[in-house]
Amino acid sequence: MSLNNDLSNLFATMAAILEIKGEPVFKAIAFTKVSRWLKDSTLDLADLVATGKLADVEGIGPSSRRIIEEFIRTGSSSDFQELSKGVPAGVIGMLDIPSLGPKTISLLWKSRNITSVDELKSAIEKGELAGLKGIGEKKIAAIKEGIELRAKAGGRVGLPAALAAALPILEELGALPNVVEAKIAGSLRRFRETIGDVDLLCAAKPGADPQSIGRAVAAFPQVQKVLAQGVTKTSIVTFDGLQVDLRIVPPANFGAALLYFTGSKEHGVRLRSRAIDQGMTLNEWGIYRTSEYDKSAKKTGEAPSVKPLASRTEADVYKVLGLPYIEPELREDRGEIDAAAAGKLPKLVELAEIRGDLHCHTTASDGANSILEMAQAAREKGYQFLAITDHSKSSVIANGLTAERLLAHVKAIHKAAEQVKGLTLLAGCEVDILADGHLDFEAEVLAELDWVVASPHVALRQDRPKATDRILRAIESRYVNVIGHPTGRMIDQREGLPLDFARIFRAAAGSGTALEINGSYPRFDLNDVAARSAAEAGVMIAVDTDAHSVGGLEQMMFGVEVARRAWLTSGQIVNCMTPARLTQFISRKR
Ligand code: DGT
Ligand code: CA
Ligand code: CA
Ligand code: ZN
Repeated sequence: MSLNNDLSNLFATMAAILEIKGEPVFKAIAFTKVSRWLKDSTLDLADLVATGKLADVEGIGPSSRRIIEEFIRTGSSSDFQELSKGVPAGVIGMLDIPSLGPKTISLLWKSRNITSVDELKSAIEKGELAGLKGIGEKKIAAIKEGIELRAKAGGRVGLPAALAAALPILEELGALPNVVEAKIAGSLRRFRETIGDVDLLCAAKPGADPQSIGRAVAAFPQVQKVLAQGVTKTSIVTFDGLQVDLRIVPPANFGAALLYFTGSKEHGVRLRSRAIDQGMTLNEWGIYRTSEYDKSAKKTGEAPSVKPLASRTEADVYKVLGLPYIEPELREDRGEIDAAAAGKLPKLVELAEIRGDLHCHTTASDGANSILEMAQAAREKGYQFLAITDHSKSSVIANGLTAERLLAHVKAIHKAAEQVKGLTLLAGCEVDILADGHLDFEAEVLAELDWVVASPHVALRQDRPKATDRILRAIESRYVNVIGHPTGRMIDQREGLPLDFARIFRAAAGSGTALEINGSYPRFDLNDVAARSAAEAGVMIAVDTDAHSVGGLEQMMFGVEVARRAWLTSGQIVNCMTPARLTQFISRKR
């Protein structure tokens, strides 16, 4: 997996270097194709090379094959070294900036001698890019934002990638003979949208040497580098560049340690001060009566000699503090401890309560599967409804549908609906909200649809009044059931529209228009904080995947996690309605 990724990146970079150097474009296109194939392929490359079958893969020519074989053998590529000769490393480094492509980089390098991100930053600050042909004010602003976002991202990894990397390691850890129990902790257990490092916790079999566990983990196949190895703590870096911290504790202290290392730090601080107020001491070993705890001499790294009031499970510890169990997704110091103390924690929505997906694409626009394939996959997931929502005409690069094609598509959806029993298949569309708030289709066309997602896709750098009016206008349409990815933000890539949420929430709640939590990373839009305020203002939330393939429907788990971090219950989510209730929801607005 990570080999495919590394090679995919290598080919993408080589394509970009060709473009930066101004070589004929067909060469770059060939490398880009190979890069995409490598990224999407689930084939075992090393195996393909070993068995000589790589030659059978269409689109991988002899020179690409040679590059792949050399990379697998040596971990590097002489073609890459040859190609990048004469191109300063800093120029290639500029490719990391979102919104900065090879053509612009080439221009900056050749006409202004800019050879690094730092030089680019200072050139923008000094206004030196003014008058450069092909780089207008808007483009400069976008580059500036890209540089800032890059700096802010600071090596954090997206939730889905971090989870995919952590789960196999967790499984191997749990299977070690000396491990009684193993769990993910830290921000990954709280399902934050980006992850700094992965924290794992395990309980060692009583009597077993904890260090033997750390040594075994350091030898896992995913490990690129061992950063630290102590008695109860091991830190490694995986081949994907992700840091993993492992702590090893006795089973009796597992709950207290899990509570401590799950965080957030701020949640922990609040809990400890609550403990102090009640004459207790809370740490990673357990919760203790302070008068007893202070008397016991404690060596660092060892369990205190005095018996804790609780330590085995997290729930035990919360109970001693007079609190019910608090779900990890809520542990962000956003009022959860007061709510828990008052018995007012929400019953968070669960994946099993989701009855359908209301935003997905098919081959009619830019999806990979047919209507029938998507519907059958939804049925197999146990869903009761699915809305097919392909793009509208203005989304040209996404092969958006003209009104004529859309109406034919609606017929095809209704026909497919007859073939999938037990699933309500809604004929929908993801209609572009144009820059001025007009929708991409006339009312007569929208009236033919069962479900309408209206989304902003372009002009995402508008100011607050313009952006807010634009979304408000879309909400006004009686045919619009949900605003898809309302801000258009992309985590670490694009800030999105600066909306006046208070006004939008009032209009959405009043009109019976849902707002989306788009569960496709890096969207996660609305985010947890905004979705929570929306629901508090009475807005119904749609949790959707925006799937572009059958596999994309699985992203629902991430949408649900954003919803849980937003404190949402099933009653606030459109996707948890029965099909009959959903029909009411739609007809009420019309
Ligand atoms: P991340 O890795 O930046 O995505 O965020 P976390 O929350 O995973 O933070 P991390 O990995 O530094 O530490 C994991 C947990 O360990 C954290 O959520 C709470 C606990 N922890 C770490 N350092 C401290 C600290 O200095 N004080 C307290 N109270 N807790 C800490
Ligand atoms: Ca962490
Ligand atoms: Ca950590
Ligand atoms: Zn969209």
